[in-house]
Amino acid sequence: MDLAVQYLRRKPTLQEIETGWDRFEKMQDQCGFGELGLCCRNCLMGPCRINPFGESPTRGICGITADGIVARNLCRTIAVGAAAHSDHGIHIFEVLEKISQGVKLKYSIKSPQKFEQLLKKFNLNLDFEKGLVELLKLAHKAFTSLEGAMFWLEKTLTAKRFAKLKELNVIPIGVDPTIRETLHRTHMGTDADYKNLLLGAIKCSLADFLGMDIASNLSDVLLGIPKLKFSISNLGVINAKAVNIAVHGHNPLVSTSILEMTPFFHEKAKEAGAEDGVNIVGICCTGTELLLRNGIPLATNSASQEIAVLTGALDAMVVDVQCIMPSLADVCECFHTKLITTMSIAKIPGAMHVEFEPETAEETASKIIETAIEAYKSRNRKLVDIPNICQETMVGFSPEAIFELLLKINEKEPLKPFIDNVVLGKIFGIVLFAGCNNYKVVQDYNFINMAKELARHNILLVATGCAGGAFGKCGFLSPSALHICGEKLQEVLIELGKYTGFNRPLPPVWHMGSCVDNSRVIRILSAIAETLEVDISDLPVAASAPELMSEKSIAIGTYAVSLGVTTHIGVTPQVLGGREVTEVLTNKITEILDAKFIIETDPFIASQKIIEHISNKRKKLGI
Ligand code: BF8
Ligand code: SF4
Repeated sequence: MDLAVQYLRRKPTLQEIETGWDRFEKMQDQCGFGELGLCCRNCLMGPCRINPFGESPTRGICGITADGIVARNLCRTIAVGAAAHSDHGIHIFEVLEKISQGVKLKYSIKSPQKFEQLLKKFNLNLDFEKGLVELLKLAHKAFTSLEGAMFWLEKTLTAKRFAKLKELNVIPIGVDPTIRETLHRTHMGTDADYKNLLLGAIKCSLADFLGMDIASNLSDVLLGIPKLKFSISNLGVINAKAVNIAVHGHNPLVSTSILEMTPFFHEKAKEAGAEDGVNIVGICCTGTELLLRNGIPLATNSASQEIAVLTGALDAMVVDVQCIMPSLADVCECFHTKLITTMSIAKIPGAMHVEFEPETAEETASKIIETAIEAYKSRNRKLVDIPNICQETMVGFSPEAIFELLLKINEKEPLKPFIDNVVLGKIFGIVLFAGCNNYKVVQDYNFINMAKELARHNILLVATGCAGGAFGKCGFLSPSALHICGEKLQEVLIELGKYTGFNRPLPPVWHMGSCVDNSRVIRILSAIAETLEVDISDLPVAASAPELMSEKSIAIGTYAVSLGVTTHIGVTPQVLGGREVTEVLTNKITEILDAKFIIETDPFIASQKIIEHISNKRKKLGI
């Protein structure tokens, strides 16, 4: 769907360079057993595969059923997603811990506002130093114990949802112990009851939520709360006259230090011939972190990460963790682009490794920028071809930025004007778009078509992660895209826009952050539900990951449902081989969670189903 990507992919001189789309074609047909989730290699008697048509073999060698295998695989997927998010959280935690211990670092607390907000939330009536120590103790307890997890979740979720989860006995026993327990229960010959495994999946997804809520909050304390601002998105943000460094991955620590060191290197870049100095652009969630906090332009989202290199004008691609395609090394090899890995747990053959440590962040960042300037000197100008495509992008819709805006309208009850518009049907509902790109879907096709369908029905859209990237690239994060909304929603966005100081309407899609920031959306929904004295599941809201790919996105989708948000997924998940499991996830789960999964690959039908779901919720609320 992205013209910039299409242009470079189809360019005759670049045809020899293999990308994800080529490898996807070579991979066809993909294994049917795997597609259905019916293979198991959890022990060395396997791999075992269950016949999907009900014929023999109907059980693994150990005797486990198809539903058991599918549920067990789902648990493992969620555990990996939760581990990825919580490890990210730990990286931020450790920096704050060092600050609290007085270790000299280049990082400092950028948002005293967020820090105080958290102290208040957790009833910590302490000065700065003691407050920081105690806040970190709470985070640590949530990572490691049931008591800590209970405390953090009870303060974060609606009372009704918390009680429901407690009754179901799915409150995580701490983030890390829950991941451990989940992996344990999926060991050969342990949990074989698919219902019990699914409860385990729910519990582990809540550990994911907890880890990510800690990560997102602590990142805000350390790096600042995103505020409303304008930037630009798509490959046109790469500047032929600058040394271009793309930052890619998820951990904002590395990229933020590069950004902070950049001003010291503009002169050096100019001396090397780059008249515009050093230009930082973002890819995927690391890009999103810098986009929302610092207004750094976003080059592209996940499926087209290799395509950014094809512009011939990236001098360095700096990566940290998650969603980084190992193939980048081969693509960079075709150009002068330096691929630089920075984390000890994420190395790529063919890449240069510059290890990141918080204590030496400045030196590391300097070394990386110098490497990029050196690489620039050998840039082949004949190979430079940057599609002149980029879109205005309004971002920074953190809960704080939204509340700040609403406070200007109603100082006493900030949520009231928003809720009134929902009641009046001017905002028919809210849909969160999350998740990735996936080569099984034409890139961004589901995002764009669903957004158009839903916005037309006056549904307010919020986005995170690569969904936000998709909407940035196609212009839906710009106030100029107001026309995709129904008239009533247009009115609301024009009215709200009057209070931003930008003298522009708000865009149809509100970009709320990277994937760990999905917890921001839950915080807002919880606040609305508490105000109305209902649960999140009573609200006219839904989530959609129409092009999901990663294990993290499965974990997020599962916690969204666990927290009462009915969630659409647009790529067939690897569970359909378990008929009972599928029936539970798409239907019966409603009995216990009052929310379910909608599996639908057609974006138009999916939109209809979401609209129907929202209409039903409105009817139940009597609005
Ligand atoms: O955490 S949306 S492809 S970049 S997993 Fe990855 Fe998916 Fe993008 Fe960010 Ni989220
Ligand atoms: Fe096969 Fe059971 Fe071993 Fe899985 S755990 S590989 S189903 S024997």
